[in-house]
Amino acid sequence: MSRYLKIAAAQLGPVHLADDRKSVVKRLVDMLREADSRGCKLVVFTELALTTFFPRYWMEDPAQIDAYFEKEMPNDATRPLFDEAKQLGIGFYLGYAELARENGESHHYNTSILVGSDGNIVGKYRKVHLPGHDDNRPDAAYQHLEKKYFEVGNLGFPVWQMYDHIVGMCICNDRRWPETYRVMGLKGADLVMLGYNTPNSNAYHPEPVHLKMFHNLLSMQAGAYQNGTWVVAAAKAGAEDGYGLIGGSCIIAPTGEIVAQALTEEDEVVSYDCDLDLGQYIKKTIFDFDAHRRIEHYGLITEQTGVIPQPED
Ligand code: CDT
Repeated sequence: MSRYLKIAAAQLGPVHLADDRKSVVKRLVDMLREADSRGCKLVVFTELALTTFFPRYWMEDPAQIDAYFEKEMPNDATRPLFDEAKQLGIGFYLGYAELARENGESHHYNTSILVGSDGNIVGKYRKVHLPGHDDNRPDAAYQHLEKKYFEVGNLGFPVWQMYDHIVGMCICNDRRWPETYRVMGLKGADLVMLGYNTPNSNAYHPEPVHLKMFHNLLSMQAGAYQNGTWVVAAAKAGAEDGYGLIGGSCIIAPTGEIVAQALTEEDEVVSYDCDLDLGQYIKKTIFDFDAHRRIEHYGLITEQTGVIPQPED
């Protein structure tokens, strides 16, 4: 059986420090309308979509840091996006910095939400794999301070039923880790949505520039194929106040093939009519988990974090 859902990845061009949320949300609404005009029912926006990628900057003043976070969702700035989505009857994924109150305490997360076509929040994910560092490295070309500004997500990798399909979310660096896709794959994911902000140069070790895009696509294509799932990935692209981001938003089929990809480093909608049943044959053959996985040999994956050399005698 084939079950089609037209999905868009809404790439966001640069968001500069001087850009306010209102202007960014207007750009997101414009892309939502463009996706709707193509018949899309689901739009994936990027990670930390409402601001510049602020973890590149060292900040110490808690008020200055919290200014990048949303205390509630929707809020005054984002309500136009929710209203437009409801009006059009289109769902969306949105990444943002979340300032949550839990057990009377404030917590900071790098978060994405899934909003249904009725404008209501269906689910929430909080980024698990936080890259970078938490110490000040003023001599670096740029910093990557996610470990300073965010706590590790505490929601695991949930999936939800949406449009009769099983869908999941992750955020940026999560896409490089096979465990991310496998946990959702084990929950039957037909679709994994993600947003990313990936610098186009490496601040900490020299690496040929072309590897930035190669590793981006390699990780997502492998994750899609090895779990028989669609991956829809929306990037931030272009130079934010001079700091370049790779872009390359794309839609990847469960075969691992890229079926649509952004051409620019600007706001750009890429879309594809996805047969969300396409992964079924992969799930029932080469990656039939029930028939072929050998969990008795995988214990180290959850027992051990780092490498401990264990050569046989
Ligand atoms: N936002 C994010 O997670 N970016 C990382 C950059 C890693 S370089 C420290 C990524 O995996 O693309």
